[in-house]
Amino acid sequence: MPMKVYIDGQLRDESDATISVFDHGLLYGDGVFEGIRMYHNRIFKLREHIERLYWSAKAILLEIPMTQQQMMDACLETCRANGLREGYIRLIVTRGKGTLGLDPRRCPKPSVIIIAATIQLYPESVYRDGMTIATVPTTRMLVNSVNPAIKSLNYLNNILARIEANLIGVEEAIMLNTEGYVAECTGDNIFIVQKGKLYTPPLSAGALYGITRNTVIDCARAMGLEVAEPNLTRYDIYTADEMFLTGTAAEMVPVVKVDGRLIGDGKPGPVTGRLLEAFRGVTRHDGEVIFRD
Ligand code: PXG
Repeated sequence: MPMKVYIDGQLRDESDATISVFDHGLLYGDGVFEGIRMYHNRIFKLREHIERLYWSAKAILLEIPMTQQQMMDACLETCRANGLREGYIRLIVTRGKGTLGLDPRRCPKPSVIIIAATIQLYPESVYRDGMTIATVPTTRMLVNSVNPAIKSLNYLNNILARIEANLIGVEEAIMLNTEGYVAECTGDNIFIVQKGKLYTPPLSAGALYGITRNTVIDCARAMGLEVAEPNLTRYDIYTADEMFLTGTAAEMVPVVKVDGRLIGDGKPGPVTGRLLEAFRGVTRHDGEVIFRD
């Protein structure tokens, strides 16, 4: 059965799921997106992802031609049309078709695209043994240029950092902001554990308002752990007891080596392990049900 892709209210076969070459999402990266997971017949944190999508759109003055409820229903409909209970949703809203010229006023109608598919996960060994990452030269964009809180179709800043990680043979890149504080990784938020307390950079350091980040903070507080959001430096990372990354694709990935230095004892830590268990518990019960059978 060919995959069905939602485009502007219609479910189309994958081979027919096309948009215009004059779409400003393609021409200028003018648009916003979301990456959402399905777990156990539910769309995880759907409401939160849709809310963030609408905030991203509002921040770039892009008016999405559907209500948030209609967008949630369209996500459920796309999962159902593809018979998916587990997997990944990529939701894209572009400025739409316009003229060659970057003025968004030339784009009368935004394009809404929903792809529901399976997901390529990190290998289990990464969760067991931990990941090796490094800080890279490309700095995170200024909050006053394209704010990293906007999940926009402009991901070149992250892609450049990712290329730098690839060039030195590590799996993720830590991006610092122009002041030298830790911002985030290319597609994940960053946490460290020090003396049983959790620290993650503030959003003002140039991080995305991560939904996995929020979920992990909630899990930590429910377990009685303290969580703080101070500015963090590489020193804080190098001297941490534990480190992990959070993201929709990664869930929670332990980090055991940064810039060639071992974090803690070089093994995934106990607090990370307990939090991952709690996080996976939340994925079993949270979210909108796909099939009511
Ligand atoms: N920072 C950035 C820059 C991201 O793009 C996160 C942090 C984590 O946020 P969430 O809400 O997912 O916990 C992201 C999320 C992909 C892909 O296909 C990217 C993300 C999520 C899912 C898939 O590259 N980025």
